[in-house]
Amino acid sequence: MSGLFITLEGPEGAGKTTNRDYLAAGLRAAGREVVLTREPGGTPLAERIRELLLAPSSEPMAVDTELLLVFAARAQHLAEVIRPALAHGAVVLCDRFTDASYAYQGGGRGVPEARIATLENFVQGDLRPDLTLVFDLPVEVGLARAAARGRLDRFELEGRAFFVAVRQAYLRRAAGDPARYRVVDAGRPLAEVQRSLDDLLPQLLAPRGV
Ligand code: Z5A
Repeated sequence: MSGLFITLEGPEGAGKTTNRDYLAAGLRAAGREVVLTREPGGTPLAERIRELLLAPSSEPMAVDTELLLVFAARAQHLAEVIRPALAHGAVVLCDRFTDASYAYQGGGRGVPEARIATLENFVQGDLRPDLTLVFDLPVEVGLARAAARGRLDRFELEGRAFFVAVRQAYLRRAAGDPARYRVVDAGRPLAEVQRSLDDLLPQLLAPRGV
């Protein structure tokens, strides 16, 4: 039996974690086994790589170092958590995955897509999410939510143009594969966002999932 791999994507403060937990509650209430995880991170080693990626530092991180670190963390996460859970038949709800590499390292930092695709194929083989929810909202709204949380991480210290490029990259990817992506308007009140997730649940619970 193979499980269902669902990723939640979008800019900072879009509500990925809040809505990941909400979806998990709905799936569990219907009797599905759900594994909640996140990237970068999801295992002790991958969480250590996350700390390296997010900590502001006086030594600028080279773009290729950043790219290789997110994929190194992903290799560990896939081996230890994602692949075993899917093999076991669970629904894996993952807060960010490789679309974030296309959005942040590709859109934000300007890494050519082909280079990211090479690493994606190397690290993941043919594994891709069954469904990717892109929580979309205006850059200013996301940045305000992140700022309200307090200390900013290394990515959140970037300028507005970076986040505009990140958002565009997400929307471009979603538009390129409507079968796999759903764009969720995350600028609405949370209750409305969650009603749209309720509408999605029957589809996720169907025998083949999405
Ligand atoms: N990164 C990368 O560069 N390359 C990669 O391949 C990967 C990641 C995988 C860490 O991600 C960083 O890693 C990320 C990209 C990079 N850059 N940054 N920064 P992260 O997921 O840990 O960071 P984040 O996106 O900043 O997480 P977040 O701020 O926690 O966002 P969120 O999970 O989308 O939001 P939330 O925690 O659910 O909600 C934030 C607040 O907004 C909270 O108070 C909620 O109650 C509130 N909220 C949520 N929805 C609403 C609505 N609809 N209305 C009002 N308020 C709301």
